[in-house]
Amino acid sequence: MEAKIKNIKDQLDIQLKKCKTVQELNEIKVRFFGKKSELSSLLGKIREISPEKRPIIGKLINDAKQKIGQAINHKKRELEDIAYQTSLEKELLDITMPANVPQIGARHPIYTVQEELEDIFSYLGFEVAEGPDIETEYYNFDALNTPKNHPSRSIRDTFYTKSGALLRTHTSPVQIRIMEKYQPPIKIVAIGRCYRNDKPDASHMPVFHQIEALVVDEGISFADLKGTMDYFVKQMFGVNIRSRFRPHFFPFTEPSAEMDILCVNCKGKGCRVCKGSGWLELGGAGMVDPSVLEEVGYDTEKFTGFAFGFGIDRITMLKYNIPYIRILFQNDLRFLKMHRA
Ligand code: 2U9
Repeated sequence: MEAKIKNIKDQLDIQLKKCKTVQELNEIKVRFFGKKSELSSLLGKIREISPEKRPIIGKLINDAKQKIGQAINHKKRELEDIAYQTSLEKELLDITMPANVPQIGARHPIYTVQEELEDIFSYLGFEVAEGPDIETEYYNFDALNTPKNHPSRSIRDTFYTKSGALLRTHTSPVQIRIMEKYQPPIKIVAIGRCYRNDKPDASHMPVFHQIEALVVDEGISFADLKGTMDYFVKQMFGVNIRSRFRPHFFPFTEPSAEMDILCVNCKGKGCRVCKGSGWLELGGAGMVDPSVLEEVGYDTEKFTGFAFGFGIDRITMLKYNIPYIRILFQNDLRFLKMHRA
C-alpha cells in the first residue's frame, strides 16, 4: 500500500512537469484527485487492512491527498502567472512609439488653381458653365467656324470614337451649347478637361485642363478683352505682372491674339523659364467671329463678344514651379503630399 501511494505521487509529479495549460491541469486533478482516482479507490479498500494498520495508512492517504492538492494549486498559480506574463507581453503598449497618424488627403494643385480661377472670374460676374467631354464634330469644330480641312480636325490631333464622336479638343463647345440656349448678355467661363493627340513631352500631355471665357453683349470691345485679361493676370500672378497681346489667327475669333505675361520668374529680364525672352505665352484670345454668333442665331448687328482660352496645367506649373507637365498626372505620393493642407 505504501508503495502504491508513493507511485501515485511520483506519477503526479511527472504529469505536472509536462502540464502546460490550466485545461490539462484540470484533467490531472480529476485523474489524481477525483472520486474515480486511484487514491480514492485505495481509501475505499481501507476496511481490508488490519485495524492496527488502518490509522497509519489512512494518514498516509490523507497526507498524499493534501500534497497532491498543494502541488496542483501551486501548478495552477504557476500557469496563471505564465498566462498573465504572456498577456502582458502581447498587450505590451510602448507609449513612446510614434502614433499611426491617419493619412490625410490633399487637393491636387490643378483643382486649387481651378478654384482660384473660378473665384477670380466669379468676382468679375462670370458664371461657370460645364459640358460633355465627349462631343460631336459640330460643336467642337463646325459651329466654331473651323474649315472641314483644318489640320486640328485630323486624327493626328483629335481623338475620335468609333461612332464618329470625339474627345473635345477645347471647352469651346460648352460656349456654343450655352449660346444655343440663352440670348445675350452672356458672361461665362467653361473649365474642364480637353484632349489632344499630342505626344507627351515637357509641356504637353494628351489630356490637359483648360479654361475659356466668353462675353457677348451690346458694345463689347477689344479693350474689354484686354482689360479683363490684364485684371485676371494681376489677380493670378501678382500686380507687377504685365500682359501683352501678339497678333495671331484662330478660326473662331477675328481679330485674334496670343497673350503673353511677363515671366513670373525673372520679371522680364530673361531666364531659363522664359527661354531668355522675358515673356511667357499663356493662351489665346480674340473677338468672337461674327460667323460663330450667326451660327447660334445671334443678331451680329447688335451683339459683339470676346473670348479667350488658356491651359490650367500651364498656370499650375508656373505657380508651383513644376518643370514637367507629366508630374501633374503621375500621382506620385511625394508630389501629392507636398500639397496637403
Ligand atoms: C467661342 C468662340 C471663341 C476661345 C479661344 C483660344 C483663343 C486659345 C488655347 C490656349 C491654350 C486652348 O488651352 S489651350 O490649348 N485657346 O488660344 N481660345 S480664343 O475662343 C472661343 C471660344 C468659344 C464660342
